[in-house]
Amino acid sequence: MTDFKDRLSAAQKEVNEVIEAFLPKEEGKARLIFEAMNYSVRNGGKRLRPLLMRESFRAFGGDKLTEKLLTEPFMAAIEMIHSYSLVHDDLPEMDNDMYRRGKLTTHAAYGQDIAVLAGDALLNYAYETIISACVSADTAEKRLAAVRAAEIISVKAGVYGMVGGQTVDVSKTGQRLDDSELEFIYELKTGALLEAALTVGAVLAGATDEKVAKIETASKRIGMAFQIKDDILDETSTDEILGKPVHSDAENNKTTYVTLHGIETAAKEADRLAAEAKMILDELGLCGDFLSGLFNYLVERQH
Ligand code: GRG
Repeated sequence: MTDFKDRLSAAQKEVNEVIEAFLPKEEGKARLIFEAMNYSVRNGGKRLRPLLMRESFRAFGGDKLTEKLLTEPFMAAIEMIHSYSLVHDDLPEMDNDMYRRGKLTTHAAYGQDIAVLAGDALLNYAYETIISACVSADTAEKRLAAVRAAEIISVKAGVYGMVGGQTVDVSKTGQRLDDSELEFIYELKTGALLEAALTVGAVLAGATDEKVAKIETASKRIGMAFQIKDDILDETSTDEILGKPVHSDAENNKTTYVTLHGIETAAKEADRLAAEAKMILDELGLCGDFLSGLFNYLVERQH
């Protein structure tokens, strides 16, 4: 376990360096927007999506040059997309949260107008980063893989993915949902970006369609387990450990897996889904891999 923790923090440090290299310079007349963008990204997140992307890429045998040219910009881009979603989710019009990761949220630090723009800017900058990577691919085969990866990320982040899930979530707040509605929201709002991370890693590494489909299924299971764990932490953790107010689901009158089934059943379901996801990794021959350790971490994490 200590070995895994050390490896995880070393990997998170490396991922932070990758992300940092793609952040915009804070300069010029519009300097404020760059500051707000960077503030939103540089705030101690766990970097799970870029990390999962990199480890999937490596597990599927991706080479060092492609990692540098393609995977790294995609890693930075997915974290920009994740950060934009959090900036917008924290706005008064959505969850109205003042703290995230133990720091003021972007709207609390910069005002709502700049927070809306910072979210927009991060989303757009993510695609600027991805398109530059596609253009700079050094072979036609890699360019094709990069374009396929760009398609995956754009679909999973958009109306058929995260934005679609968030729309149903926001519009149903205050109503009691059933399991299938909740599953729809979790699969899109939370799962889609994790799926994008793992499948993009596989596609950029040149994995076969069959393997890409398998890792996509594994990501669906682990994405669901991750969100159920999030529900459990909202109920059982503290503001200090989580870096944001706990019990926000209850305060926002949200149906969660925990409100529907209770903590014990939720914990069992998260473990069951994680076990299924790891079985798929096993079928792919990736069971002893760091990736499998990351899957455990997603359901065992304390924040
Ligand atoms: C605004 C389009 C739009 C979408 C927002 C991400 C999201 C959708 C809402 C945030 C609320 C929430 C609980 C989402 C579920 C996904 C989730 C658990 C996000 C937090 O991800 P972590 O734990 O965060 O990876 P860090 O802080 O580590 O980056």
